[in-house]
Amino acid sequence: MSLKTLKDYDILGWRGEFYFKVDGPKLIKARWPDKGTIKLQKNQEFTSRADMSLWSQFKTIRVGKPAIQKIKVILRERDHLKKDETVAELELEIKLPSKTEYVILQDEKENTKAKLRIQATRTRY
Ligand SMILES: [Ca+2]
Repeated sequence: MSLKTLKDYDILGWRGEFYFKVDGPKLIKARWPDKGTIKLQKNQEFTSRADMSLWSQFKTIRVGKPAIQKIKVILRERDHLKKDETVAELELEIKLPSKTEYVILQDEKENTKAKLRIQATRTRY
């Protein structure tokens, strides 16, 4: 995952404070990072380490049977003075298994953009 913003989200040049929410199946919700925010000033970019995941899930599927996992990814910006703002959200329908792909999550004005890597390959162990 990488996240870049072209906008100052707070007055007086304070940094934007971003975090992700993921709505998974059966009301399971995740937040990333678990605590804290990704602080970005205008034109800054954050790239996560490869071992950081917004969402992880194991799902057993029958060979030859198509399976889809729906999740919703939401990018929010925190504000101390008002309710956290939803910057962008995206509903994903991930085919299992599938090749690794990238999707873009961005706001309507394209000021803030997250590039998400979706890995839904088979797991053997
Ligand atoms: Ca803020």
